[in-house]
Amino acid sequence: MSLNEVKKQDKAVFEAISGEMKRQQEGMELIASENYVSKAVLEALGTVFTNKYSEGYPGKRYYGGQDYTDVVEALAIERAKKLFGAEHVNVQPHSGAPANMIAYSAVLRPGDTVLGMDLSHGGHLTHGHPVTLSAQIYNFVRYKTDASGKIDYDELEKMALEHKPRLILAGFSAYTRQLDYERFQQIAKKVGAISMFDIAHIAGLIAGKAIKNPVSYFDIVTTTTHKTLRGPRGGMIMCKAEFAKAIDKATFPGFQGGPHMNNIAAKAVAFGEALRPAFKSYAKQVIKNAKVLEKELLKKGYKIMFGGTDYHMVLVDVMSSKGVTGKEAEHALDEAGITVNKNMIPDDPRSPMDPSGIRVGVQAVTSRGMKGKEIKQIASWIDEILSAHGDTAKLAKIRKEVTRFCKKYPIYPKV
Ligand code: DSN
Repeated sequence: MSLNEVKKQDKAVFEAISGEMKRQQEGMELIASENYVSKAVLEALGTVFTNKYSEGYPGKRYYGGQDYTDVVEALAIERAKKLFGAEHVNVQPHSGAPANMIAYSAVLRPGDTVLGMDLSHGGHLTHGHPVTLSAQIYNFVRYKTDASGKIDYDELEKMALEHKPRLILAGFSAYTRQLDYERFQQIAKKVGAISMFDIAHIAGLIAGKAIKNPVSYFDIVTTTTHKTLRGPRGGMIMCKAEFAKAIDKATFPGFQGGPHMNNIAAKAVAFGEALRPAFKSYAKQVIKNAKVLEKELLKKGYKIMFGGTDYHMVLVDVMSSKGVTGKEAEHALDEAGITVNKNMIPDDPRSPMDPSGIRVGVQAVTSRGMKGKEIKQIASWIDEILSAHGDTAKLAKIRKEVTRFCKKYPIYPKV
């Protein structure tokens, strides 16, 4: 991408962008929620659409001059509908947390009860963690996984009957097993609750048809567009037609002002890419790679939470496997050029800032073209690094190897 103008007028920002470019190119990105967008998506993000205010929806805007904003928003909606088989789509949420807040506000009143997954069991902050605004407004009750790492649906049903939630929320940011969509639907129906699924992490796997599509089973489905879906940073809400008006009103004017039209143009481009056959191969390869990582780490004696993965990531208990904390593991890996995040494990006895686990995702390295052989190498490095943590010289040596390796997999080959 050309940065000529930034370079000319703002050296400090130019250097930060260049540094980040180098970091992404030379490092091994294994954070489960990140990815590399295409050059076409990057280009769309950097366009004049950023100059435009477009409150409202295609054909019903508050300001004039909407000839082209309407085109890109309609394209994004149409492509998302095709990708996910959704009855209604709103592409305006700025990201995942606002998308969830909008969805809650569309169907809940303050004080209503929501059944959501516990954060340490793989859920997400915005699914009712006490530190969030949504938890101050609504009454969240949290369900957990059982000892085998699966959701105990009988227990979930019992909780639903006891707490009579207005909303039952599925979705996660570290849980790794396929959900029983039918069972969620049955439980919601039985207690008269609305069902919602936050598919942020697995949207690309669904779009690429590598896992079963949940959209027809849930009343509302929220997502981000930048994880496995490989689009620009952003959010999106899909819903059954009966919730369309409420979702649109809750988005604008309820929660947000003007949509970010450059971002929506980039979403349209990314959805167009996800509709192509190559994206199906990508999504399948992501899961294959995650299974290789799971197998290799298991061979090396690591404890993988939830009994394994069906998606793009594994949650590893590094404390019981290696005697290092999540924070120490994250730090040692970082020093060696491999980026992951520390993560709580179910009922973690440690604190969120220094938990027992790390979360490792392969969707970004799969975008760079890495497959089984490369994933085995990554697993070996992870093990070497965690065994050598504190040994600065060894970590520096591995960092050189990682950098050399990553240079063979350019993130933007023709830049
Ligand atoms: N921060 C994202 C994640 O890592 O899962 C979602 O909030």
